[in-house]
Order: sequence, then structure tokens, then C-alpha cells
Amino acid sequence: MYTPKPEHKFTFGLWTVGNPGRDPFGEPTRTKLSPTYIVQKLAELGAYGVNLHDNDLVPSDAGASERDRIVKEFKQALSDYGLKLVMATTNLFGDPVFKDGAFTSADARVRAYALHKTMHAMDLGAELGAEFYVFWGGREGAEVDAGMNTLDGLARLREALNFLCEYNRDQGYNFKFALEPKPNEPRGDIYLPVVGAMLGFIATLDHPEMVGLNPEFAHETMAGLNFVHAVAQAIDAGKLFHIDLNDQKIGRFDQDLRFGAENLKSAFFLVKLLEDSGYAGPRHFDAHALRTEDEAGVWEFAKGCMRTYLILKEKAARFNADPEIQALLAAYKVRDIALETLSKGYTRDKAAALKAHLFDLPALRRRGPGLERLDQLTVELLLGVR
Ligand code: GLT
Ligand code: MN
Ligand code: MN
Repeated sequence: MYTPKPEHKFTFGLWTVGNPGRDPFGEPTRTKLSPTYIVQKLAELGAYGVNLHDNDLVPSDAGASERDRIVKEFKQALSDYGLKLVMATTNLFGDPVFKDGAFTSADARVRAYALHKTMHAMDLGAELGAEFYVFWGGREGAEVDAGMNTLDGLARLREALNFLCEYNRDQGYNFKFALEPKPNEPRGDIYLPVVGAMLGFIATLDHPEMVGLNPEFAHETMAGLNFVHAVAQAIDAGKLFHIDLNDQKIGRFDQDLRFGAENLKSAFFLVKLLEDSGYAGPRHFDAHALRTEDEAGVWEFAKGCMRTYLILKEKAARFNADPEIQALLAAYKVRDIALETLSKGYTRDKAAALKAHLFDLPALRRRGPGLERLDQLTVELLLGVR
């Protein structure tokens, strides 16, 4: 029941299970795993697909023939093990050239190079069959505002995405673009820091229909925000294209913990939201094993992410089938057909009738909605005693 299968659409980035455990204070603790080995292992564990940055696969100094050899070998591994390349993205953060931004850099040469690198990376993603193209603006931000770059930066980001949407159309790639917000790290402040900000920005693009979101659990959580609410807003806007699942303690550096490792209740409501809303996209675990772990720990980490998701999915189904929980929910959602009819679909008559209506305010003030009981039952369900 908790065995991952490709139909569950679980994916991992090459950089996630391939993370060697480097941090700002210490050297790697694990040896590098080759992309083809990662493909083999993920397929064995029941994943659906794999994701990559251009340079996760092709080193930045590789020549054309070296690139073609690597890509051919990787394609072969995908077909041998039956794994899909689901999402591709560009590394616009590692090279020092991007230290003050890529698409939003104040330097026109850097901006042009960011477009050049992204178009080549889109070609790579298309060649490998990716459906989604992610834009995480890790370096698109600032530590100081003395450069007065924010307003210009937003205009430049818009220009770059408009350019790349046209490239996407012109080449017939049909990628779904997914923008990934993050409040900070590696920059002191990153532009468009949260889901809502990104949604507002997408509406200003030339092809808003081509562009959606790739929200990440850790990123809203770092800022102390409610990730489940952010995802709900993305779904409501029809913009949940892709999702990065992981975990995070509030107010810390970006920890990218195993899914469900920290905020189990939020993870539960997130899985319930994804499943109940009919989200059909990939479930990407953008996380990595603890730096303490060896390779065996890496695969335990990957199995744990998928298993926890499936356990929470089963808990969500139980929640939906639990008669007492459902009765409490029905009582919580008070119906009043006459008032509901008056409250939607404006007419002058309805407005006049509503204005004249007498409400039993003392009764409304007295009523408790029953959330304590409902939440306790949820906790008991999660703790396995229900
Ligand atoms: C990087 C970042 C992630 C992004 C990846 C895509 S790279 O690991 O922390 O949140 O999703 O560029
Ligand atoms: Mn991410
Ligand atoms: Mn992260």
C-alpha cells in the first residue's frame, strides 16, 4: 500500500539525491553519484522521473562532442530503466558571473548570457523530453538597495521571461514554465519572495497562460508563512504547475529536509489538498539527505519522502471517509439556502432584501463551530489511534 509506483508521479532532482553534503562551513561528506546511477536507483525505488539543471548533467566546460556523449548515455539510461525526464531548469546561481543576478543583473552582458545559457538548457531539456521548465531566481535579489535595482530588476525579469516564452513557442517545445519563489538565501532578499508575489507578476507577462508556479514547502515556511495556504492560492489561480516537497523548521536557513520530517500536520493538509483538488502534476522532492548520512542514508531519505507521502495520502482518504469527522465538517459549514441565494448573483432586489434582513446576531455570536473537536480527531487520526 505504501510502495511507490510510477503512477504516483514521484520525482527527484539529480541535485537532491546527488547532494554530496557540502555546506557553507564544511566539505562534502559523500562522494558524487553519477547521473546514470541515480536514474537506475530511482527507478528501482519506484520513482516516476528525474529532474535536472543543465550543469547537473553536462559540466559547464564540456565541449560539443563531450556534451553529446553524456546526453546520449543519459537518454539510454532513462530508456533502460523506464524513468522520465520530467523537469529541466538552468543553473543561474553557481557561476560567479551571476553573483549579482542573472535575468535581473544591472549588467546587460550578464543578462544576455543568462538568456544564452537558458536557451541552451531549454534545448537540452527538450531533447530529453521534459514537460516542465523551472525558473528559480536564486541570485535575483540584493543584499543592499543602494544599487536601486528592484524596479529595474522586475522589468528585466519580465523582459527575459517574455523573450523565453517566445523561444518556447518558436521552437515548438511547449514547456510549462514554473516560477519558484523564495524569500532569501542565497541573496539577502530575493525579488518576488512568495507565491502571492509571483502570481501578481505572472499576470503582467505577455503569455501568462504559459507560466505558472513551482512552490516549495521550505521556502514559505522559512518566512513563517503557511505553505498549505500558499498552494491553495496557486491552485485557485489555476497556476499550480509543479511542486517542490520537502520540510523545514520555521525561521531557519533553507534546510531541505525529508518530506514530513518536521511539520507533519502541515504535510498532511498539503497532501490532502493536492489529492482532493485533483492536482495531476509531478510530486517533486526537492530535498536532500542529512549531511551526516552515507549513501545508504541517501536512499533511506528518498524512500522516506515517498513513503510518508503515501501514508499521508491514505490518512487523507480516511479523513474523508470518517463519519464523525465528516459530520463535524458538515455542521461546521452551516447552510442557509435562502440567504445563500440572496448573497450571490447581484440584483437590486437581492441587495434590498439583504439590507432589510434581520439577523439573529446573539445566536451567531454564541455559536462555537466545533473546531477543537475536529482538530483533535485529525491529530488522533494522524497518531494512528483512529
Ligand atoms: C536549488 C534550490 C531549489 C530549486 C532548484 C531549482 S536548485 O537547490 O534550493 O529550491 O528548486 O533550480
Ligand atoms: Mn526548490
Ligand atoms: Mn529549498
